[in-house]
Amino acid sequence: MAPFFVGGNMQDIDKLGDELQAAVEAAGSLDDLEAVRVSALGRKGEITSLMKGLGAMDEEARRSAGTALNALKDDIAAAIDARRGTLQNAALTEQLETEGIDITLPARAEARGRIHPVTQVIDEVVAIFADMGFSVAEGPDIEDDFHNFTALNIPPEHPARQMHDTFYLEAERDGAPLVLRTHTSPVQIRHMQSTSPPYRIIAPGRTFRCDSDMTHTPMFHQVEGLAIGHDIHMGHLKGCLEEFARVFFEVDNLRMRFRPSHFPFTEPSAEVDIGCSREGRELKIGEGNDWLEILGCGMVHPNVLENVGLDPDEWQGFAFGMGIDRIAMLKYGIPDLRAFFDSDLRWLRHYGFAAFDVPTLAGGLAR
Ligand code: 2NL
Repeated sequence: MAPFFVGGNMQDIDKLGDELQAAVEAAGSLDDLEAVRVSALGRKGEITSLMKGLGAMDEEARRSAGTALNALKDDIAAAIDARRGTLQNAALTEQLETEGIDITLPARAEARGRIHPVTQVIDEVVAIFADMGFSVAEGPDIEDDFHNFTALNIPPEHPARQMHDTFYLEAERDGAPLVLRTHTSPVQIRHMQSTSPPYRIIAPGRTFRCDSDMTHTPMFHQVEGLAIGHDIHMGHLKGCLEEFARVFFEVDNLRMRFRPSHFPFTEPSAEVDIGCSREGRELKIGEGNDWLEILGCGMVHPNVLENVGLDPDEWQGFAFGMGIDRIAMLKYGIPDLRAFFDSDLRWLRHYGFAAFDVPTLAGGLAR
């Protein structure tokens, strides 16, 4: 307790008031200010202690001292509030100046991973054919002899079946050999076996052949397409593939030619070339007088339809097949096929695509 006050001394109250006001003004931080508040107004603070002494005074002294102490307490409390406001403003100003936020920065850092050119091209091809009403079908990488060869009218002695072209597994299913699918045609065979016509599907995916050199990898990618109805003809096939090539290669009047060819699973069959120029080592699609083969196609062979239980007198349509890796190299100017599957991050950073740039016809296939 503050003994100097007992007996009443208004000058002491004024003096204490001056000291506390000075201490409040001198407080340089919110912590300092809180210490001043506790020393004046806390349970054991100076003003509090003086107030506790009021009870021991005679009535007149208590009235005048009480009034003065209450006024002092209010003044100091107000001064502390004012100082707190000043300090808080200063702290906020300092924070705003030192913790600036650049609102032009992206909310999330751009993903560091890249989309592989093969994935990008598959997404582009799917977007183009989806726009023409095709849906995507999938199937197993490991196939049996029937779905990969027999159903496709590929005879037992056909060279494609030979050991040195096809990866045969040691395992068998129902006594028949299993293979890594050599094309995605078995996906379409399974689709025709398990659903009813009409069909309009594409089957993109991995395929495998026992082949490895400058231009072949043992695993590669293919997309096949199939359209079956009552009166689907070669005109539809031409229009469909022309639309595809023009949108994919982004050339409006891309020249295209259909050369007669042969596949066991189509009759008639054709290979499709697009117009290009070759000057020196540079290839330009859509220019010049040269030709570049991009796919094979034809009208589905009646034997194939019969093999999946369809009546060829009632159902007909076209199919096509195309190598994804090669058209990715052509479109994006990638020189070496073998680098595709090296998983070299430097290569991926260079040739890969941003994850958020999803190819759509409305938004653009690739940026
Ligand atoms: C090519 C040629 C082709 C097909 C694939 C096919 C599928 C069924 C029935 C008939 Cl289920 N045909 N697929 C047809 C013609 C050509 O691929 O050069 N591929 C890279």
